[in-house]
Amino acid sequence: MVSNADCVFCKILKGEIPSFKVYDDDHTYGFMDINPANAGHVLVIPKYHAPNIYEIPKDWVSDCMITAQKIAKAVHEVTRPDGINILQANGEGAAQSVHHFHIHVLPRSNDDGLKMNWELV
Ligand code: DGP
Repeated sequence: MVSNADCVFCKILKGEIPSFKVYDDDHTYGFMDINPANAGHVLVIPKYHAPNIYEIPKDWVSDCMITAQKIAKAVHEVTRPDGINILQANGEGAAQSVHHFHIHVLPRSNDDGLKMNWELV
């Protein structure tokens, strides 16, 4: 695994910080977000430290998106949310707070009050 000693998600991968695991394979790891925007908010990370989408090799992006799809399909089947957002932030202006590439799998309900509809105002 390509790792960064100062990265909180690398520490989760190494078991140095506890996490609630929902998925694990050779290349990716899925776990519950510590600060969920909504019930069932999951993060998918690669077992490779790259800070953002600009610097991560493409195969790792594929692996993470395939895992995000598996999790989204499972959530859709089991909990039947009104929708699911797949989100991925890069840089301060996009509100990225952890600089280890990650994908949010965010179940939505029609009345959850979250503002993520990309409408211009
Ligand atoms: P972003 O803002 O896109 O960089 O999302 C980072 C997410 O990571 C944020 O929703 C909170 C979550 N997070 C930060 N530290 C931890 C942690 O130690 N454990 C878990 N489970 N999630 C964390």
